[in-house]
Amino acid sequence: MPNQACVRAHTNIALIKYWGKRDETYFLPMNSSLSMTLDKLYTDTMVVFDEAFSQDSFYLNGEKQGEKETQKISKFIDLFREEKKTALRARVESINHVPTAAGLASSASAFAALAGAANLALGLDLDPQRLSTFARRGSGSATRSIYGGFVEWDMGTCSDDSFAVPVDDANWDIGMVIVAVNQKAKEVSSRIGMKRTVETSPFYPAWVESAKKDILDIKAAIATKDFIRLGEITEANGMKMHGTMLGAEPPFSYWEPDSIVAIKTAQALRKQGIPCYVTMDAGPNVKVLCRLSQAETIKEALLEHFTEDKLIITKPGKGIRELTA
Ligand code: 2P0
Repeated sequence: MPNQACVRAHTNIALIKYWGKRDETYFLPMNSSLSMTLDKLYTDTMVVFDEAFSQDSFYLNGEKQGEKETQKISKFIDLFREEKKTALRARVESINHVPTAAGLASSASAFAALAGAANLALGLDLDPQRLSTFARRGSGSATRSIYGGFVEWDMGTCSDDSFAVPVDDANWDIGMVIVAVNQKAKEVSSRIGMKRTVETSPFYPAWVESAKKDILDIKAAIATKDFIRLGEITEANGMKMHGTMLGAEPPFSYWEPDSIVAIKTAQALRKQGIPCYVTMDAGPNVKVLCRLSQAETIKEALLEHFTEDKLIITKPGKGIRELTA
């Protein structure tokens, strides 16, 4: 039995957002979501199980992590230990490959890579769909990082069928320009933000209804490779999600002044005939969905307002895979 494995998982950006849980223990979402896996941003994680270890340990970018971070990882690995019926402790070493200053810490690639490595290291042989239900228990968005291209996280009816489904390899002139916007105030964590929104925002039920339609529409756009429609639905869905937060009590927003600068730049490009569409997550960064062949032109326009190190061009990425020495 192999007792160690190293797996790479890429992060993903939701085009139809996950915002709110119907079950906080099992990370079951209120609505299905759909994302694009990104080529440039990923996590490599090595997991070793060994009888010689008396406790789990966790190293991130070469630094030993404290008790709180390690406990989070331990709790997640417990899911795999239960499945394998083993008490073996693990050493986890993760390297986050995120371009400098991107400000895009990602639990999606982290938990997908850890899930993939734990699965292989324990010889569990979980198929990707089942594996995605495990990744989900670490972080909702990690469910989708198991696969590459466009991926749906089907909300399902219970823990066993709330999993990721590959939709399309996105290999049709699709790109994304990430605008890393400086953050001034400390953000509300996505976990707390979504909970507050579900519990207090009067806009929330409308969001859930609207997201149901958006996911059907975006899948139709993907099926016909209709980029304009894909972009329109993406931008509108993200705006609706951010709208729910303005209705929460107390209200909150992740937007910074520079987020608006990036949005206006994308809108101006659109008026000039370059199709590009924005989406934002639980932070001030703006992601511009575009034709990969036009990404450099879009970057040029953004360079009028942002420095080079804040702009990252990426294309769709692959699903998780084992790294062999
Ligand atoms: C998404 N976000 O679909 C949405 C859009 C942020 C905005 O998934 O509580 O870290 O670990 O399940 O996955 C960020 O939330 O939250 C997120 P948990 P997660 O990508």
